[in-house]
Amino acid sequence: MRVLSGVQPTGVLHLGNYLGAVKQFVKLQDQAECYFSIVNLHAITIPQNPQVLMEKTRDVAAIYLAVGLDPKKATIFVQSQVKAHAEAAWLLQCVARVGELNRMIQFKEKGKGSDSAVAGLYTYPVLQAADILLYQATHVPVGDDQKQHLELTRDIAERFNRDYGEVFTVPAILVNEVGARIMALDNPEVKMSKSAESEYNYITLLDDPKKIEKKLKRAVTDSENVIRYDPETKPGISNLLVIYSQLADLSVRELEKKYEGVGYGRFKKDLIEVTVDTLTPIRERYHEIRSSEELDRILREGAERASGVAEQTLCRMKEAMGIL
Ligand code: ATP
Ligand code: LTN
Repeated sequence: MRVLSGVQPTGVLHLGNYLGAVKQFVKLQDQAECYFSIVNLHAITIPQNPQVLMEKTRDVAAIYLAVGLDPKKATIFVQSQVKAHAEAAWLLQCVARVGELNRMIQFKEKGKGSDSAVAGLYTYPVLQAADILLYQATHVPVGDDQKQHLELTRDIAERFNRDYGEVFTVPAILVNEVGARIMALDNPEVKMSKSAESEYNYITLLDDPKKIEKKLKRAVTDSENVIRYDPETKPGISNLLVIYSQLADLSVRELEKKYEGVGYGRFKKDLIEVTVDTLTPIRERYHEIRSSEELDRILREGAERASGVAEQTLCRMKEAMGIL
C-alpha cells in the first residue's frame, strides 16, 4: 500500500481539513508507505503574496508535524522542491482532454468562467494527477470535494497505460465514511473553507480556547432544541454531531443517546470542551516546531526521498512517450 496526499498552503488548516483528510494521514503512516506534500504550486493558481506564501508553506509543514505525522514514518515534502511534478504535469497535459477539464467543478467555482482566470487554474487537476501518479500511489486519502479530481486522475492513468504502455498504478480514492464533508459553522449548507469571508465559517487548528468557544457558541443550529442527526432538516446540529463524533471517537448514534432530552446549550458546552482538548496539544506543538531549525531540514530530506521515487516514474513516462 502506497499513499500520497497533499494540502495547499493557502491558510491555516481547519477542522474540515483535519477530519476530512489529515487525521487519516496520521493513521495511514503506520500502515503504508506514505508521501504527504504541501502543494505550493497549486496554491499559486489563485493570487498569493510571495512572502506570505513562503511562510504559509512552512506553517502547513509545522501543522503536519504537530498533528502527529512523523518524518521517520512518512515522507513530508514541498511539491516545488521535487522538480518532477511540474515536468510530469506537462506530459500529462498532453494526455488529459480539454473536455475533461471543462467539466471540473472546482475550476468552474473558482474561475467563475472569467477570461482573466489564470491558465494554471484550468490545468490544476492535471498537476494533481502528476502528484499522485509519480509515486505509483495505490490510495489517496482526501475529503469529499476532491472525488472528481481523483476520478480524473484515474482516467488519465488508464488512458496513458492504454496508449503508451503500463506505467502507472491506478489509485483508489480513500474518503472517510463520516467527516468527509464538514460544513461551515455559520452556514451548514456550504463546506467549511479557509477561503471563506467570515472567520465564523471555520475553526482552525490554531484557534485558542476563547476563539473556539466564541465560534461554537455562534454556530448555526435550529429552534427545535432536539439533538438528532438529520442533515436534511437539521443541517447545523447534524454537522456539529459529526464534528463531535470524529473528535471524540464516538458514533453519532452514541451521541444522540447521550444527549437525549438535553438541550443545545449543554451539548455545545461539551463540544467546546472536546474541541479545546483536541486542539490544545496540536497548537502547543505547532508553536514549538514552527520556531525550530528542524523544519527546513525535515523538508529537505523529504524532498530528496520523494525525488528518488518521482524521478524513476518520470523516466519511465518519458521513455514510454518517446521523449529524449
Ligand atoms: P479550503 O476550501 O478550505 O480553502 P481546499 O479544499 O481548497 O481548502 P486543501 O487545503 O488543499 O484545499 O484541502 C486539503 C484536504 O482537506 C483535501 O483532502 C480536501 O478534500 C479536504 N477538505 C477541505 N475542506 C474540507 C471540508 N470542509 N470537509 C472535509 N474535508 C475537507
Ligand atoms: N487539490 C487538492 C490538493 C491536492 C492533492 C494532491 C490532494 C493537490 N495535489 C494530490 C491529494 C493528492 C485540494 O484542493 N484539496
